[in-house]
Amino acid sequence: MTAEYKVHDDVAVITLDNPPVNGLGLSTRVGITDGLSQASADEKVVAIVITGAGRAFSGGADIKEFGSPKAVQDPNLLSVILALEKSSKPIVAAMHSVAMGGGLELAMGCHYRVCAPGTSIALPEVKLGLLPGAGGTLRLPRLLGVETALNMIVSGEAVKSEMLAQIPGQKLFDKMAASADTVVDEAIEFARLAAKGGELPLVRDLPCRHPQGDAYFAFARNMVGGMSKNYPAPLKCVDAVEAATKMKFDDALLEERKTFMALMFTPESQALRHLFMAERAASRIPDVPEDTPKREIKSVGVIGAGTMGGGISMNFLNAGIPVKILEMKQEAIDRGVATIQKNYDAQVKKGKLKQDKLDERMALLSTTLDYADLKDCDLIIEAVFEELGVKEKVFKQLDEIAKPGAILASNTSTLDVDKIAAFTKRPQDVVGMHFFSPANVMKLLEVVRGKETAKDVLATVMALAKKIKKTAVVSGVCDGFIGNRMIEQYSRQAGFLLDEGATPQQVDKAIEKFGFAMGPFRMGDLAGNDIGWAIRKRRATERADMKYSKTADKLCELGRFGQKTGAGWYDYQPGKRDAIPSPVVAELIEKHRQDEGITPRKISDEEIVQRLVYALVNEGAHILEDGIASKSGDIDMVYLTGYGFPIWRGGPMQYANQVGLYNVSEAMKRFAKNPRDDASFWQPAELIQKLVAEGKQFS
Ligand code: T1G
Repeated sequence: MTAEYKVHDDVAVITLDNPPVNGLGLSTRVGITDGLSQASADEKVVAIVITGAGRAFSGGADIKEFGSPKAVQDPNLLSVILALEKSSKPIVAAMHSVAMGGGLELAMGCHYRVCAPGTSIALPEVKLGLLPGAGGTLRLPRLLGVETALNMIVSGEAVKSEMLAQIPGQKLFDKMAASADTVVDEAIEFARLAAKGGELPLVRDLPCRHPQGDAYFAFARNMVGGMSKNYPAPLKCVDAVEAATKMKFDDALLEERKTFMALMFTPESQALRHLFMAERAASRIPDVPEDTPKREIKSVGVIGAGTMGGGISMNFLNAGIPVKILEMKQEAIDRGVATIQKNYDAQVKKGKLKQDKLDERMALLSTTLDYADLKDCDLIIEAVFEELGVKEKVFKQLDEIAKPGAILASNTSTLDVDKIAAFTKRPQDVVGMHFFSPANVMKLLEVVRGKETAKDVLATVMALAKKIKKTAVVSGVCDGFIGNRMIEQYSRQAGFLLDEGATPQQVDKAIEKFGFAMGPFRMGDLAGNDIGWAIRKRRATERADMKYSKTADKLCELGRFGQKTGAGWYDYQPGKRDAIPSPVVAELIEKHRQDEGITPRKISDEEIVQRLVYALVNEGAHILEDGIASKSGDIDMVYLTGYGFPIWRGGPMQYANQVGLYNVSEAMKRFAKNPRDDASFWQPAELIQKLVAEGKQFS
């Protein structure tokens, strides 16, 4: 069992001990009820304390158990809490560090709560597409008031215990302990005194009312509904708290449980739970042990003060790591530093950054025109022009000046990191760190592992990514790594759809309705259509077999690179970013169809979405087959954090699981029959065929 039972004189202490955060898995729940049985049977025991070992009181239900029979096997959390309430001996929760979700619900089922300052208090279930499922929507309002409780439940955000302790009339904490170190002893003392007292207080017996109930909940529903259109859980939270104020406790508790179980099976909750686990799993590299020693990164060199170099630098400055930027010309440095300053000034103006913090960060920034000045840097990242010859010059220079053990990283988005590593005599220290523009904003970082990249370099970069608040995903070396390799197929399909009869605005609208932040054509106009043009030109020699619609090249031949040239797939009014359907583009596409002898056909939004999304899925499956990504969750993380894939769908691979790989595979076979399409591409990947045959999913 993962709960320890120990009697301190006349007080029994039950200590949850289920690392890493005392998730209330079956064995922990059994440990609690066994402890309660022992304590109630022991005449010497006058009171009981429940606490958590290590870094948490409890992080809530064991998310790793969700979907398995264990999650609902008795004693389930509801029955554990009922056992607490039925105890004839006072039970005191000794809370510290983290008391979240079911962990907080467990504490609220106790008669009393003693809490250490600095404890993160939350009911974060809504972030998993759920609502508190063990009485949280009934007990928290009774202890903190309806409005405070509803805000916490709908936001899922953590609040520090000392903040909540200041709320007038709050009953969540009966006593604030001096510290996390003394909270158990103080709880034991509190329990001993409580044993001398009279009737034991039950949270369920407290009143739960709102003076303007109907008006308040109508207002809350209106506010929450506006912010949660793709997620059912937040509005269900409002319903549950309203029920707490209007229904008998046990009736409302039953309603809460029914809603909880229903939400558990929604695609949105499955997607959010997948995202929670995938985000944490991404930092684990199968053949790199978690305890691999990491190199210390005390200073960073960045080569290139352009958009990427400046954005990359800001990530490290934000984390308090000194950065030295190298450029070839002083005016390039001045321009780059001015852009960084402007970005920070904008954050100060919006109230997102304090002036003193800005000054601190800028003080960590230095610049140079001389490679020798980077000789003490622990990590040097180049963000120079995306051309192998330029990278070669840079890495040969770095090889000369960088200190032994310095990590040499390339921000390349498509070039071969093994070739780049081979420009040096230290390929084991070379790695790809592919940031996404704007680099100081986008969470995704593709860490590209060369065949010689040392394991401690990987471990160092993954830990550093966490420090600079990036979601790092390890990719092997291939053209486009994970994200751009997949977006290539997505873009090809977008072009074929134009050939066959769709318009740019129809394609964009269909995929934006599916949930993408921006469709492929609006995205092209934003990023610059010339980027794809250059890649297609490079690929024309390397991969002549890869066919594309010619519309994109024809568009670029007109100089219509997008917003930066005032026209792309769409027209733009000067100084505005609104994408206006373009008669010029409509004519270009029409003419192209005539040249190709294509009779346009009506294409459904469903076909558009399937061809775009399943293109990602099929290429993602090939990426898994090639070992470029180690797990499908990594591919989902790339698309959720770097390409605007809708969060509530969990990423392309998770979405394919929800549609059913059989259905996805059958659709691919249909697309393969389309003479305008690429039949060879639409052969379902071996991995998909295997999973379909075995009735399995992407794991
Ligand atoms: N269950 C199982 N494992 C958990 C967990 C949980 N609840 N919370 C965290 N972990 C693991 C996580 O996967 C990682 O493991 C390690 O702990 C460190 O996590 C009925 C049903 C607690 C604030 O939503 O917010 O209760 O991947 O990297 O930054 O109403 O984890 O390394 O092997 O995030 O210090 C509600 C979710 C559940 C809390 C710690 N509870 N967790 O943050 O570490 S639903 C939550 C967090 C529920 C009831 C319902 C954070 C944290 P690994 P970490 P951290």
